Amino acid sequence: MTAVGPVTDGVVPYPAEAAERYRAAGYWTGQTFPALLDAAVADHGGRTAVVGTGPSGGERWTYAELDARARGLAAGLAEIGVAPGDRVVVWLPNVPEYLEAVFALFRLGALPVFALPAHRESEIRYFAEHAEAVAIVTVGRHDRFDHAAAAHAIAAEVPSVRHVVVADVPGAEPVAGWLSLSSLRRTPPDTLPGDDADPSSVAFLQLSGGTTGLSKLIPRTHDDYLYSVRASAEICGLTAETVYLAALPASHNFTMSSPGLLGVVHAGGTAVLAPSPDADTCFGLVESERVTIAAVVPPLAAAWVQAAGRTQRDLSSLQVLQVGGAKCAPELARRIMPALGARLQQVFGMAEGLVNYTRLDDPDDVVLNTQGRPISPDDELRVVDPDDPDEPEVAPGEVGALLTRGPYTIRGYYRADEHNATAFTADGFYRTGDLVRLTERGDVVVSGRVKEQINRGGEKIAAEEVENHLLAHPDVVDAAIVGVPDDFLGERTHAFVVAVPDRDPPGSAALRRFVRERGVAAYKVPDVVEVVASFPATGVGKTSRRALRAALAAHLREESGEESRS
Ligand code: AMP
Ligand code: DBH
Repeated sequence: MTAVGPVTDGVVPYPAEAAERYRAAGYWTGQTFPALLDAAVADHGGRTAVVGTGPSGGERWTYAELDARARGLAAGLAEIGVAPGDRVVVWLPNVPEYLEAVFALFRLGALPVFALPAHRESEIRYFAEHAEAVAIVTVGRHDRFDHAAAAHAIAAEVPSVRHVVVADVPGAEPVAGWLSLSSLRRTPPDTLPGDDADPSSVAFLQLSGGTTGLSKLIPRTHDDYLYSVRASAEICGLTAETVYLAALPASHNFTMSSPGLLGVVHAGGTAVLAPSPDADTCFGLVESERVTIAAVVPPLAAAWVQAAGRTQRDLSSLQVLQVGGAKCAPELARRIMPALGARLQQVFGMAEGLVNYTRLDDPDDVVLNTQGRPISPDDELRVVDPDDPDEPEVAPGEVGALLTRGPYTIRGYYRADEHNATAFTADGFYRTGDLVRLTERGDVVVSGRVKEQINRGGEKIAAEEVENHLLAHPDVVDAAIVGVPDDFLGERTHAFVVAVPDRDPPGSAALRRFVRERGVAAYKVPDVVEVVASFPATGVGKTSRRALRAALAAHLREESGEESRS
Protein backbone atom coordinates (compact mmCIF):
# COMPACT_ATOMS: atom_id res chain seq x y z
CA MET A 1 0.00 0.00 0.00
CA THR A 2 1.04 3.60 -0.48
CA ALA A 3 2.65 5.46 2.37
CA VAL A 4 0.63 8.04 4.25
CA GLY A 5 0.69 11.38 2.48
CA PRO A 6 0.89 13.87 5.33
CA VAL A 7 -1.11 17.06 4.92
CA THR A 8 1.31 19.96 5.24
CA ASP A 9 0.01 22.71 2.97
CA GLY A 10 -1.88 25.32 4.94
CA VAL A 11 -0.66 23.91 8.26
CA VAL A 12 1.50 25.96 10.64
CA PRO A 13 3.86 23.44 12.26
CA TYR A 14 5.11 23.58 15.84
CA PRO A 15 8.60 25.10 15.85
CA ALA A 16 11.27 22.37 15.97
CA GLU A 17 12.53 23.64 19.32
CA ALA A 18 9.06 23.39 20.91
CA ALA A 19 8.41 19.96 19.40
CA GLU A 20 11.72 18.76 20.78
CA ARG A 21 10.83 20.07 24.24
CA TYR A 22 7.35 18.47 24.21
CA ARG A 23 8.88 15.13 23.26
CA ALA A 24 11.62 15.38 25.85
CA ALA A 25 9.02 16.18 28.53
CA GLY A 26 7.19 12.98 27.63
CA TYR A 27 4.03 14.68 26.34
CA TRP A 28 4.43 13.69 22.72
CA THR A 29 4.99 9.97 22.79
CA GLY A 30 4.73 9.11 19.11
CA GLN A 31 1.38 7.38 19.62
CA THR A 32 -1.02 7.58 16.66
CA PHE A 33 -4.80 7.12 16.49
CA PRO A 34 -4.52 3.61 15.03
CA ALA A 35 -2.07 2.77 17.83
CA LEU A 36 -4.58 4.06 20.39
CA LEU A 37 -7.14 1.56 19.15
CA ASP A 38 -4.50 -1.20 18.88
CA ALA A 39 -3.67 -0.72 22.55
CA ALA A 40 -7.35 -0.86 23.55
CA VAL A 41 -7.82 -4.08 21.57
CA ALA A 42 -4.69 -5.65 23.07
CA ASP A 43 -5.59 -4.75 26.65
CA HIS A 44 -9.39 -4.73 26.61
CA GLY A 45 -10.43 -6.50 23.38
CA GLY A 46 -13.37 -8.33 24.95
CA ARG A 47 -14.73 -5.37 26.89
CA THR A 48 -17.63 -3.26 25.64
CA ALA A 49 -16.31 -0.26 23.75
CA VAL A 50 -19.48 1.34 22.46
CA VAL A 51 -23.20 1.21 23.15
CA GLY A 52 -25.70 3.12 21.07
CA THR A 53 -28.57 3.16 18.65
CA GLY A 54 -27.72 3.16 14.97
CA PRO A 55 -29.87 3.00 11.85
CA SER A 56 -30.46 -0.72 12.48
CA GLY A 57 -31.31 -0.37 16.15
CA GLY A 58 -29.38 -0.99 19.35
CA GLU A 59 -25.69 -1.87 19.04
CA ARG A 60 -23.12 -3.01 21.57
CA TRP A 61 -19.59 -3.62 20.27
CA THR A 62 -16.47 -4.80 22.03
CA TYR A 63 -13.12 -3.22 21.23
CA ALA A 64 -12.29 -6.18 19.02
CA GLU A 65 -15.57 -5.72 17.14
CA LEU A 66 -15.15 -1.97 16.78
CA ASP A 67 -11.67 -2.52 15.40
CA ALA A 68 -12.80 -5.22 12.97
CA ARG A 69 -15.54 -2.93 11.69
CA ALA A 70 -13.16 0.01 11.35
CA ARG A 71 -10.61 -2.08 9.46
CA GLY A 72 -13.27 -3.56 7.22
CA LEU A 73 -14.71 -0.15 6.41
CA ALA A 74 -11.23 1.27 5.84
CA ALA A 75 -10.67 -1.43 3.20
CA GLY A 76 -13.99 -0.57 1.52
CA LEU A 77 -13.18 3.14 1.55
CA ALA A 78 -9.75 2.43 0.05
CA GLU A 79 -11.46 0.46 -2.70
CA ILE A 80 -13.57 3.46 -3.75
CA GLY A 81 -10.42 5.57 -3.84
CA VAL A 82 -10.22 7.26 -0.45
CA ALA A 83 -6.47 7.61 0.02
CA PRO A 84 -4.09 8.54 2.83
CA GLY A 85 -4.09 12.31 3.38
CA ASP A 86 -7.58 12.73 1.86
CA ARG A 87 -10.09 14.75 3.83
CA VAL A 88 -13.53 13.31 4.55
CA VAL A 89 -16.36 15.28 6.16
CA VAL A 90 -17.90 13.26 9.01
CA TRP A 91 -21.44 14.55 9.43
CA LEU A 92 -22.99 12.04 11.79
CA PRO A 93 -25.20 12.17 14.86
CA ASN A 94 -24.43 10.04 17.92
CA VAL A 95 -24.64 6.62 16.31
CA PRO A 96 -22.15 3.76 16.91
CA GLU A 97 -21.16 4.03 13.22
CA TYR A 98 -19.59 7.35 14.17
CA LEU A 99 -16.71 5.58 15.92
CA GLU A 100 -16.54 2.94 13.18
CA ALA A 101 -16.19 5.63 10.49
CA VAL A 102 -13.74 7.80 12.40
CA PHE A 103 -11.41 4.90 13.21
CA ALA A 104 -11.76 3.60 9.65
CA LEU A 105 -10.49 6.97 8.40
CA PHE A 106 -7.64 6.94 10.93
CA ARG A 107 -6.73 3.38 9.86
CA LEU A 108 -6.64 4.64 6.30
CA GLY A 109 -4.56 7.71 7.14
CA ALA A 110 -7.41 9.88 5.83
CA LEU A 111 -8.40 12.98 7.80
CA PRO A 112 -11.89 13.32 9.28
CA VAL A 113 -13.36 16.84 9.19
CA PHE A 114 -15.67 16.92 12.19
CA ALA A 115 -18.99 18.57 11.34
CA LEU A 116 -21.85 18.82 13.85
CA PRO A 117 -25.18 17.10 13.17
CA ALA A 118 -26.84 20.52 13.54
CA HIS A 119 -24.85 21.90 10.61
CA ARG A 120 -26.74 22.38 7.38
CA GLU A 121 -25.87 22.83 3.71
CA SER A 122 -24.09 26.18 3.99
CA GLU A 123 -21.66 24.93 6.63
CA ILE A 124 -21.09 21.47 5.16
CA ARG A 125 -20.51 22.90 1.68
CA TYR A 126 -17.94 25.29 3.10
CA PHE A 127 -16.10 22.56 5.05
CA ALA A 128 -16.07 20.33 1.98
CA GLU A 129 -14.80 23.14 -0.24
CA HIS A 130 -12.23 24.52 2.15
CA ALA A 131 -10.78 21.12 3.01
CA GLU A 132 -11.23 19.83 -0.57
CA ALA A 133 -12.91 16.79 0.91
CA VAL A 134 -13.28 13.69 -1.27
CA ALA A 135 -16.28 12.29 0.57
CA ILE A 136 -19.00 13.02 3.10
CA VAL A 137 -20.05 10.34 5.59
CA THR A 138 -23.54 10.90 6.93
CA VAL A 139 -26.92 9.34 7.78
CA GLY A 140 -30.27 9.37 5.99
CA ARG A 141 -33.15 11.14 7.70
CA HIS A 142 -32.31 12.31 11.16
CA ASP A 143 -33.92 14.96 13.33
CA ARG A 144 -36.54 15.59 10.61
CA PHE A 145 -33.81 16.46 8.11
CA ASP A 146 -32.58 14.43 5.14
CA HIS A 147 -28.80 14.54 5.60
CA ALA A 148 -28.13 12.16 2.73
CA ALA A 149 -30.07 14.26 0.23
CA ALA A 150 -28.33 17.43 1.41
CA ALA A 151 -24.91 15.75 1.19
CA HIS A 152 -25.75 14.54 -2.29
CA ALA A 153 -26.63 18.09 -3.38
CA ILE A 154 -23.35 19.37 -1.94
CA ALA A 155 -21.41 16.61 -3.72
CA ALA A 156 -22.98 17.78 -6.98
CA GLU A 157 -21.66 21.32 -6.37
CA VAL A 158 -18.24 20.73 -4.83
CA PRO A 159 -15.93 19.15 -7.41
CA SER A 160 -13.59 17.42 -4.93
CA VAL A 161 -16.44 15.43 -3.32
CA ARG A 162 -16.69 12.12 -5.17
CA HIS A 163 -18.70 10.06 -2.68
CA VAL A 164 -21.49 10.31 -0.19
CA VAL A 165 -21.39 7.40 2.24
CA VAL A 166 -24.58 6.85 4.22
CA ALA A 167 -24.80 4.89 7.46
CA ASP A 168 -27.90 2.86 6.75
CA VAL A 169 -29.78 -0.29 7.55
CA PRO A 170 -27.73 -3.17 6.07
CA GLY A 171 -29.51 -4.67 3.09
CA ALA A 172 -31.73 -1.63 2.59
CA GLU A 173 -32.39 -0.54 -0.96
CA PRO A 174 -29.45 1.75 -1.93
CA VAL A 175 -30.42 5.22 -3.16
CA ALA A 176 -29.01 6.51 -6.43
CA GLY A 177 -25.84 8.53 -5.92
CA TRP A 178 -25.11 7.31 -2.38
CA LEU A 179 -23.02 4.49 -1.13
CA SER A 180 -24.31 2.63 1.84
CA LEU A 181 -21.77 2.33 4.64
CA SER A 182 -22.72 -1.29 5.26
CA SER A 183 -22.01 -2.14 1.60
CA LEU A 184 -18.42 -0.93 2.09
CA ARG A 185 -17.67 -3.35 4.94
CA ARG A 186 -14.98 -5.81 3.83
CA THR A 187 -13.08 -8.61 5.51
CA PRO A 188 -10.76 -6.71 7.86
CA PRO A 189 -7.25 -6.60 6.37
CA ASP A 190 -4.22 -7.02 8.66
CA THR A 191 -2.48 -3.82 7.72
CA LEU A 192 -3.68 -0.47 6.51
CA PRO A 193 -1.80 2.67 5.46
CA GLY A 194 -2.67 4.66 8.58
CA ASP A 195 -0.92 2.05 10.71
CA ASP A 196 2.38 3.76 10.02
CA ALA A 197 1.21 7.34 10.11
CA ASP A 198 3.74 9.94 11.18
CA PRO A 199 2.71 10.91 14.73
CA SER A 200 3.70 14.52 14.13
CA SER A 201 1.38 14.76 11.12
CA VAL A 202 -2.14 16.20 11.12
CA ALA A 203 -4.68 13.51 12.04
CA PHE A 204 -7.94 15.41 11.52
CA LEU A 205 -9.52 18.82 11.18
CA GLN A 206 -11.63 20.02 14.09
CA LEU A 207 -13.94 23.04 13.91
CA SER A 208 -13.79 26.31 15.78
CA GLY A 209 -16.90 28.28 16.66
CA GLY A 210 -15.58 31.03 14.42
CA THR A 211 -15.36 34.75 14.95
CA THR A 212 -14.92 36.31 11.54
CA GLY A 213 -17.36 34.62 9.23
CA LEU A 214 -17.41 30.86 8.95
CA SER A 215 -15.82 28.37 11.32
CA LYS A 216 -12.12 27.91 10.96
CA LEU A 217 -10.66 24.44 10.51
CA ILE A 218 -8.25 23.31 13.20
CA PRO A 219 -5.45 20.92 12.25
CA ARG A 220 -4.60 18.63 15.19
CA THR A 221 -1.72 16.17 15.14
CA HIS A 222 -1.67 12.65 16.58
CA ASP A 223 1.04 13.69 19.04
CA ASP A 224 -0.56 16.83 20.39
CA TYR A 225 -4.15 15.63 20.57
CA LEU A 226 -3.42 12.25 22.10
CA TYR A 227 -1.30 13.90 24.77
CA SER A 228 -4.34 15.97 25.76
CA VAL A 229 -6.55 12.87 25.66
CA ARG A 230 -4.28 10.72 27.85
CA ALA A 231 -3.66 13.52 30.34
CA SER A 232 -7.39 14.32 30.45
CA ALA A 233 -8.28 10.69 31.07
CA GLU A 234 -5.92 10.70 34.03
CA ILE A 235 -7.21 14.01 35.44
CA CYS A 236 -10.78 12.74 35.18
CA GLY A 237 -9.95 9.37 36.73
CA LEU A 238 -11.02 7.20 33.77
CA THR A 239 -10.43 3.46 34.02
CA ALA A 240 -11.64 0.32 32.24
CA GLU A 241 -14.65 0.49 34.60
CA THR A 242 -15.65 3.93 33.30
CA VAL A 243 -18.98 4.22 31.51
CA TYR A 244 -19.02 7.58 29.72
CA LEU A 245 -22.25 9.08 28.43
CA ALA A 246 -21.86 11.20 25.29
CA ALA A 247 -24.88 13.49 25.65
CA LEU A 248 -23.52 16.26 23.43
CA PRO A 249 -22.63 15.61 19.78
CA ALA A 250 -19.71 13.21 19.44
CA SER A 251 -17.86 15.65 17.18
CA HIS A 252 -17.85 18.41 19.78
CA ASN A 253 -14.27 18.74 20.98
CA PHE A 254 -15.48 18.41 24.60
CA THR A 255 -17.23 15.09 23.85
CA MET A 256 -14.38 13.84 21.75
CA SER A 257 -11.40 14.57 23.95
CA SER A 258 -12.01 16.12 27.33
CA PRO A 259 -11.58 13.23 28.10
CA GLY A 260 -14.56 12.20 26.00
CA LEU A 261 -14.88 9.27 23.66
CA LEU A 262 -11.17 9.07 22.94
CA GLY A 263 -10.31 9.22 26.64
CA VAL A 264 -12.61 6.24 27.10
CA VAL A 265 -10.81 4.32 24.34
CA HIS A 266 -7.49 5.13 26.00
CA ALA A 267 -8.77 3.79 29.34
CA GLY A 268 -10.58 0.78 27.85
CA GLY A 269 -13.94 1.92 29.26
CA THR A 270 -17.37 2.01 27.65
CA ALA A 271 -18.78 4.89 25.60
CA VAL A 272 -22.55 5.22 25.59
CA LEU A 273 -23.82 7.41 22.75
CA ALA A 274 -27.03 9.21 23.69
CA PRO A 275 -29.28 9.73 20.65
CA SER A 276 -30.61 12.88 22.32
CA PRO A 277 -29.35 15.00 25.23
CA ASP A 278 -32.71 15.33 27.03
CA ALA A 279 -32.96 14.21 30.64
CA ASP A 280 -35.45 11.40 29.94
CA THR A 281 -33.20 9.73 27.37
CA CYS A 282 -30.00 10.31 29.30
CA PHE A 283 -31.33 9.32 32.73
CA GLY A 284 -32.67 6.12 31.17
CA LEU A 285 -29.19 5.36 29.85
CA VAL A 286 -27.52 6.29 33.15
CA GLU A 287 -29.73 3.72 34.86
CA SER A 288 -29.53 0.94 32.27
CA GLU A 289 -25.80 1.25 31.49
CA ARG A 290 -24.67 2.33 34.97
CA VAL A 291 -23.05 5.49 33.57
CA THR A 292 -20.26 6.88 35.76
CA ILE A 293 -19.44 10.17 34.00
CA ALA A 294 -21.25 12.49 31.60
CA ALA A 295 -20.43 15.80 29.91
CA VAL A 296 -22.93 18.60 29.31
CA VAL A 297 -23.22 22.33 28.57
CA PRO A 298 -24.71 24.59 31.29
CA PRO A 299 -28.31 24.78 29.94
CA LEU A 300 -28.40 21.01 29.78
CA ALA A 301 -27.02 20.75 33.32
CA ALA A 302 -29.86 23.06 34.41
CA ALA A 303 -32.44 20.91 32.62
CA TRP A 304 -31.02 17.73 34.21
CA VAL A 305 -31.01 19.33 37.67
CA GLN A 306 -34.69 20.19 37.21
CA ALA A 307 -35.58 16.74 35.93
CA ALA A 308 -33.64 14.96 38.69
CA GLY A 309 -36.21 16.15 41.23
CA ARG A 310 -38.97 14.10 39.66
CA THR A 311 -37.20 11.18 37.98
CA GLN A 312 -37.87 7.56 38.90
CA ARG A 313 -34.52 6.56 37.38
CA ASP A 314 -31.65 5.32 39.50
CA LEU A 315 -28.81 7.80 38.98
CA SER A 316 -26.62 6.42 41.75
CA SER A 317 -23.89 5.21 39.38
CA LEU A 318 -23.14 8.77 38.20
CA GLN A 319 -19.97 9.96 39.91
CA VAL A 320 -18.96 12.97 37.83
CA LEU A 321 -20.88 15.53 35.81
CA GLN A 322 -18.63 17.63 33.62
CA VAL A 323 -19.98 21.04 32.68
CA GLY A 324 -18.30 23.17 30.03
CA GLY A 325 -18.58 24.93 26.70
CA ALA A 326 -19.94 28.07 28.34
CA LYS A 327 -19.69 29.61 31.77
CA CYS A 328 -21.43 27.63 34.49
CA ALA A 329 -23.01 30.17 36.84
CA PRO A 330 -22.08 29.54 40.49
CA GLU A 331 -25.82 29.31 41.34
CA LEU A 332 -26.22 26.44 38.89
CA ALA A 333 -22.95 24.86 40.00
CA ARG A 334 -24.19 24.74 43.59
CA ARG A 335 -27.35 22.84 42.64
CA ILE A 336 -25.62 20.11 40.61
CA MET A 337 -24.04 18.00 43.32
CA PRO A 338 -27.11 17.82 45.61
CA ALA A 339 -29.55 17.23 42.74
CA LEU A 340 -27.60 14.61 40.80
CA GLY A 341 -25.48 13.11 43.54
CA ALA A 342 -22.45 13.51 41.29
CA ARG A 343 -19.28 15.53 41.68
CA LEU A 344 -19.21 18.61 39.43
CA GLN A 345 -16.21 19.14 37.22
CA GLN A 346 -15.98 22.45 35.36
CA VAL A 347 -14.28 22.31 31.98
CA PHE A 348 -13.11 25.36 30.06
CA GLY A 349 -11.73 24.20 26.76
CA MET A 350 -11.36 25.06 23.13
CA ALA A 351 -10.97 23.03 19.97
CA GLU A 352 -7.79 25.01 19.26
CA GLY A 353 -6.17 23.28 22.24
CA LEU A 354 -6.02 24.52 25.84
CA VAL A 355 -8.35 22.69 28.21
CA ASN A 356 -8.80 23.56 31.91
CA TYR A 357 -10.43 21.32 34.49
CA THR A 358 -11.34 21.69 38.10
CA ARG A 359 -9.78 18.62 39.69
CA LEU A 360 -11.94 15.96 41.30
CA ASP A 361 -10.27 16.55 44.68
CA ASP A 362 -10.38 20.36 44.52
CA PRO A 363 -12.16 22.08 47.42
CA ASP A 364 -15.82 22.89 46.74
CA ASP A 365 -15.07 26.59 46.58
CA VAL A 366 -12.76 26.02 43.58
CA VAL A 367 -15.14 23.62 41.85
CA LEU A 368 -18.11 25.97 42.23
CA ASN A 369 -16.43 29.26 41.40
CA THR A 370 -13.65 28.61 38.89
CA GLN A 371 -13.23 26.98 35.50
CA GLY A 372 -10.22 25.04 36.68
CA ARG A 373 -6.61 24.92 35.66
CA PRO A 374 -4.79 23.73 32.55
CA ILE A 375 -4.00 20.13 31.73
CA SER A 376 -0.28 20.58 31.31
CA PRO A 377 2.52 22.13 33.37
CA ASP A 378 3.73 23.44 30.01
CA ASP A 379 0.52 25.22 29.09
CA GLU A 380 1.55 28.87 29.04
CA LEU A 381 -1.19 31.33 29.97
CA ARG A 382 -0.76 35.08 29.56
CA VAL A 383 -3.50 37.45 30.74
CA VAL A 384 -3.01 40.74 28.92
CA ASP A 385 -4.57 44.18 28.52
CA PRO A 386 -6.83 43.80 25.47
CA ASP A 387 -6.89 47.55 24.82
CA ASP A 388 -3.13 48.00 24.65
CA PRO A 389 -1.60 46.99 21.31
CA ASP A 390 1.60 45.95 23.13
CA GLU A 391 -0.46 43.46 25.14
CA PRO A 392 1.30 43.92 28.50
CA GLU A 393 0.30 41.41 31.18
CA VAL A 394 -2.23 42.73 33.68
CA ALA A 395 -1.50 42.74 37.42
CA PRO A 396 -1.97 39.32 39.08
CA GLY A 397 -5.64 38.63 39.73
CA GLU A 398 -6.85 41.29 37.30
CA VAL A 399 -9.12 40.54 34.34
CA GLY A 400 -7.51 40.48 30.92
CA ALA A 401 -7.54 38.73 27.57
CA LEU A 402 -6.22 35.18 27.64
CA LEU A 403 -3.37 34.20 25.32
CA THR A 404 -2.08 30.64 25.38
CA ARG A 405 0.61 28.42 23.93
CA GLY A 406 1.48 24.86 24.78
CA PRO A 407 1.97 21.20 23.87
CA TYR A 408 -1.54 20.71 22.42
CA THR A 409 -2.52 24.20 21.27
CA ILE A 410 -2.33 24.87 17.53
CA ARG A 411 -0.02 27.48 16.03
CA GLY A 412 -2.38 28.33 13.20
CA TYR A 413 -5.74 27.47 11.64
CA TYR A 414 -5.82 25.37 8.48
CA ARG A 415 -5.40 27.35 5.25
CA ALA A 416 -6.02 30.66 6.97
CA ASP A 417 -2.86 32.79 6.63
CA GLU A 418 -4.66 36.09 6.81
CA HIS A 419 -6.73 35.19 9.86
CA ASN A 420 -3.73 33.58 11.55
CA ALA A 421 -1.86 36.89 11.40
CA THR A 422 -4.26 38.31 14.00
CA ALA A 423 -5.45 35.16 15.80
CA PHE A 424 -1.90 34.34 16.95
CA THR A 425 0.91 36.48 18.35
CA ALA A 426 4.27 36.62 16.61
CA ASP A 427 5.65 34.24 19.24
CA GLY A 428 2.91 31.67 18.68
CA PHE A 429 0.36 32.38 21.40
CA TYR A 430 -3.27 31.78 20.44
CA ARG A 431 -5.52 34.75 21.18
CA THR A 432 -8.45 32.91 22.77
CA GLY A 433 -10.69 36.01 22.78
CA ASP A 434 -11.75 35.13 26.33
CA LEU A 435 -11.56 37.55 29.25
CA VAL A 436 -10.31 35.77 32.34
CA ARG A 437 -8.61 36.28 35.66
CA LEU A 438 -6.35 33.85 37.47
CA THR A 439 -6.87 33.10 41.15
CA GLU A 440 -3.94 32.90 43.52
CA ARG A 441 -3.97 29.11 43.17
CA GLY A 442 -3.73 29.49 39.40
CA ASP A 443 -7.33 28.59 38.59
CA VAL A 444 -8.98 30.35 35.68
CA VAL A 445 -12.19 32.33 36.10
CA VAL A 446 -13.83 33.24 32.80
CA SER A 447 -15.50 36.65 32.97
CA GLY A 448 -16.32 37.59 29.42
CA ARG A 449 -15.14 37.82 25.87
CA VAL A 450 -13.47 40.21 23.48
CA LYS A 451 -14.12 38.11 20.38
CA GLU A 452 -16.95 38.74 17.93
CA GLN A 453 -18.76 35.62 18.96
CA ILE A 454 -21.94 34.80 20.83
CA ASN A 455 -21.97 31.76 23.09
CA ARG A 456 -25.55 30.52 23.03
CA GLY A 457 -25.60 27.83 25.69
CA GLY A 458 -22.26 26.42 24.53
CA GLU A 459 -23.07 26.75 20.83
CA LYS A 460 -20.76 29.33 19.32
CA ILE A 461 -22.08 31.82 16.79
CA ALA A 462 -19.82 34.10 14.78
CA ALA A 463 -21.66 37.42 14.55
CA GLU A 464 -20.33 38.12 11.07
CA GLU A 465 -21.49 34.81 9.62
CA VAL A 466 -25.11 35.43 10.61
CA GLU A 467 -24.93 39.08 9.56
CA ASN A 468 -23.82 37.96 6.12
CA HIS A 469 -26.86 35.71 5.82
CA LEU A 470 -29.15 38.61 6.74
CA LEU A 471 -27.36 40.90 4.29
CA ALA A 472 -28.15 38.45 1.51
CA HIS A 473 -31.82 39.44 1.81
CA PRO A 474 -32.75 41.88 -0.97
CA ASP A 475 -34.59 44.20 1.45
CA VAL A 476 -31.74 44.44 3.98
CA VAL A 477 -29.02 47.09 3.69
CA ASP A 478 -27.24 46.50 6.99
CA ALA A 479 -27.28 43.96 9.82
CA ALA A 480 -25.65 43.55 13.21
CA ILE A 481 -26.15 40.75 15.70
CA VAL A 482 -25.52 40.91 19.43
CA GLY A 483 -25.79 38.58 22.42
CA VAL A 484 -28.45 39.31 25.03
CA PRO A 485 -28.23 37.85 28.54
CA ASP A 486 -30.59 34.90 28.94
CA ASP A 487 -31.34 33.05 32.17
CA PHE A 488 -31.37 29.63 30.54
CA LEU A 489 -28.93 29.89 27.62
CA GLY A 490 -26.51 32.40 29.13
CA GLU A 491 -26.93 34.40 25.95
CA ARG A 492 -29.41 34.50 23.11
CA THR A 493 -29.14 36.38 19.84
CA HIS A 494 -30.75 39.63 18.81
CA ALA A 495 -30.27 40.88 15.26
CA PHE A 496 -30.74 44.46 14.18
CA VAL A 497 -31.34 45.13 10.51
CA VAL A 498 -31.64 48.31 8.52
CA ALA A 499 -34.12 47.80 5.68
CA VAL A 500 -34.07 49.29 2.20
CA PRO A 501 -35.87 52.65 2.51
CA ASP A 502 -39.29 53.31 0.99
CA ARG A 503 -40.31 49.70 0.91
CA ASP A 504 -42.33 47.61 3.33
CA PRO A 505 -39.63 46.17 5.63
CA PRO A 506 -39.62 42.38 6.03
CA GLY A 507 -40.85 41.15 9.43
CA SER A 508 -38.84 39.30 12.09
CA ALA A 509 -40.41 35.93 11.30
CA ALA A 510 -39.76 36.34 7.57
CA LEU A 511 -36.10 37.22 8.16
CA ARG A 512 -35.59 34.33 10.54
CA ARG A 513 -37.13 31.99 7.99
CA PHE A 514 -34.92 33.52 5.30
CA VAL A 515 -31.78 32.75 7.33
CA ARG A 516 -32.97 29.22 8.10
CA GLU A 517 -33.77 28.53 4.47
CA ARG A 518 -30.24 29.48 3.47
CA GLY A 519 -29.29 26.19 5.10
CA VAL A 520 -27.60 27.10 8.38
CA ALA A 521 -27.59 25.33 11.73
CA ALA A 522 -30.79 26.18 13.64
CA TYR A 523 -28.87 27.57 16.62
CA LYS A 524 -27.50 30.34 14.39
CA VAL A 525 -30.93 31.64 13.37
CA PRO A 526 -31.35 34.86 15.38
CA ASP A 527 -33.79 34.51 18.27
CA VAL A 528 -35.15 37.97 17.50
CA VAL A 529 -34.76 40.19 14.45
CA GLU A 530 -35.56 43.87 14.93
CA VAL A 531 -35.85 46.25 11.99
CA VAL A 532 -34.51 49.72 12.85
CA ALA A 533 -34.40 52.94 10.84
CA SER A 534 -30.67 53.33 11.27
CA PHE A 535 -27.83 52.20 13.53
CA PRO A 536 -26.63 54.51 16.27
CA ALA A 537 -23.52 56.50 15.35
CA THR A 538 -20.45 54.78 16.73
CA GLY A 539 -18.27 57.84 17.07
CA VAL A 540 -15.82 59.42 14.69
CA GLY A 541 -13.90 57.78 11.93
CA LYS A 542 -14.44 54.42 10.34
CA THR A 543 -17.47 52.46 11.52
CA SER A 544 -16.29 49.70 13.80
CA ARG A 545 -18.49 46.61 13.88
CA ARG A 546 -17.34 45.99 17.41
CA ALA A 547 -18.35 49.48 18.55
CA LEU A 548 -21.63 49.14 16.70
CA ARG A 549 -22.45 45.82 18.37
CA ALA A 550 -21.49 47.25 21.76
CA ALA A 551 -23.76 50.28 21.17
CA LEU A 552 -26.65 48.05 20.13
CA ALA A 553 -26.16 45.77 23.12
CA ALA A 554 -26.13 48.82 25.42
CA HIS A 555 -29.29 50.09 23.75
CA LEU A 556 -30.99 46.73 24.40
CA ARG A 557 -29.89 46.71 28.02
CA GLU A 558 -31.26 50.25 28.47
CA GLU A 559 -34.58 49.21 27.01
CA SER A 560 -34.90 46.17 29.24
CA GLY A 561 -33.83 48.29 32.25
CA GLU A 562 -36.56 50.75 31.42
CA GLU A 563 -39.06 47.93 31.07
CA SER A 564 -38.20 46.49 34.46
CA ARG A 565 -38.52 49.92 36.09
CA SER A 566 -41.90 50.65 34.55
P1 AMP B 1 -14.11 26.88 20.22
O1 AMP B 1 -12.91 27.77 20.05
O2 AMP B 1 -15.13 27.06 19.17
O3 AMP B 1 -13.76 25.47 20.48
O4 AMP B 1 -14.86 27.38 21.54
C1 AMP B 1 -14.12 27.52 22.71
C2 AMP B 1 -14.66 28.68 23.50
O5 AMP B 1 -15.80 28.27 24.25
C3 AMP B 1 -13.73 29.23 24.52
O6 AMP B 1 -12.74 30.07 23.97
C4 AMP B 1 -14.70 29.97 25.41
O7 AMP B 1 -15.08 31.19 24.84
C5 AMP B 1 -15.90 29.05 25.40
N1 AMP B 1 -15.91 28.16 26.58
C6 AMP B 1 -15.64 26.83 26.61
N2 AMP B 1 -15.77 26.34 27.86
C7 AMP B 1 -16.12 27.37 28.64
C8 AMP B 1 -16.37 27.51 30.06
N3 AMP B 1 -16.33 26.46 30.89
N4 AMP B 1 -16.68 28.75 30.51
C9 AMP B 1 -16.74 29.81 29.69
N5 AMP B 1 -16.50 29.74 28.36
C10 AMP B 1 -16.20 28.54 27.84
O1 DBH C 1 -16.36 24.80 24.13
C1 DBH C 1 -15.42 24.07 23.75
O2 DBH C 1 -14.93 24.15 22.62
C2 DBH C 1 -14.89 23.06 24.71
C3 DBH C 1 -15.42 22.94 25.98
C4 DBH C 1 -14.93 22.00 26.86
C5 DBH C 1 -13.85 22.24 24.34
O3 DBH C 1 -13.30 22.33 23.09
C6 DBH C 1 -13.34 21.28 25.22
C7 DBH C 1 -13.89 21.17 26.50
O4 DBH C 1 -12.32 20.50 24.82
